[in-house]
Amino acid sequence: MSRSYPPVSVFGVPTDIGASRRGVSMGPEALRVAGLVEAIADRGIDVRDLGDVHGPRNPTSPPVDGYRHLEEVVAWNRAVFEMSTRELQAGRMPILLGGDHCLGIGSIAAVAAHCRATGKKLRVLWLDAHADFNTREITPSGNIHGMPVACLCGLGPEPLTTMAGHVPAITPDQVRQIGIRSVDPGEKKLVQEHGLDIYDMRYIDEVGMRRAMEEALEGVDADTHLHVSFDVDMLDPSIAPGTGTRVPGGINYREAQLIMEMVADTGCMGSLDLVEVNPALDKRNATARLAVDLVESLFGKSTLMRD
Ligand code: 6HN
Ligand code: MN
Ligand code: MN
Ligand code: MN
Repeated sequence: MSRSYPPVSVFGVPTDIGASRRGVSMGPEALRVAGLVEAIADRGIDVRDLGDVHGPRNPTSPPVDGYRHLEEVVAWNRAVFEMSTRELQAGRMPILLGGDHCLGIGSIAAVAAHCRATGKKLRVLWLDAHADFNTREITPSGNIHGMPVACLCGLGPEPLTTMAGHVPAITPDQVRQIGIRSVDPGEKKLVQEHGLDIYDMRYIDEVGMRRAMEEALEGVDADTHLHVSFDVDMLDPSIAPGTGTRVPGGINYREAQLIMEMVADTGCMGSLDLVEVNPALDKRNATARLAVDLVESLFGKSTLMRD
């Protein structure tokens, strides 16, 4: 099986502005040190590292009206939106190195706007332990990294819901969530009301990852832009300790490889977020190294040499 990939643009977003635990601001460098760019280049892909985008410092202040650091979150996401838009328009695949998961707002808003302009269908694969569907009324923390999917679906503060230029940026039927095992009580009600397609750990245990992924990728075709938003806390903490909101009972190594290999088989991945790597909590960069290993599989490196 030989596949061709569009040229790739990697950029770092060194902030922990959407979380309450500090440290994911060091994620981009950890991923680079783990060899991310070289690993992609070794797949024969044209890859550029554009360096980091910039934004405000983390003031580590408490939530105001249900949101922590809203102004700063908006500034960082605007920078992400601009960078992602520019690379998409140049025909390149943006890879965002986070940073926390609030950055998915800017990144996916850019992809949604791009798909609207080019007439492509959009599918978002949300790989996470969490549904990230909180709002200011129901959030237990005020942390905006628990809210990006809701914001993209039109529930949230105006500067974050309008970023794509159309509201909502995406609809719940465009999203598939894999690996979910921690949903807050109010959030649970909201995801049910909005009909989010969630492949939680129980479902994966019962039917297996192969079937879960076949269902999540159903309908993805040559006209589809597949955006992969990979929060490393999807992985079991025993293999990925370097992240701030660890939840036991996560995706194991083989399941994670299968996810990535099945995404690679579609040939449709058009953009990627790699978020929530926290070097301050990691063991010798193991989580960043695992993320790089999985990215190789996303780009078609199969353990059984099918590539
Ligand atoms: N993430 N549901 C929790 C909250 O505070 O809203 C945790 C969110 C974690 C978000 O890991 O991207
Ligand atoms: Mn394009
Ligand atoms: Mn997340
Ligand atoms: Mn998470």
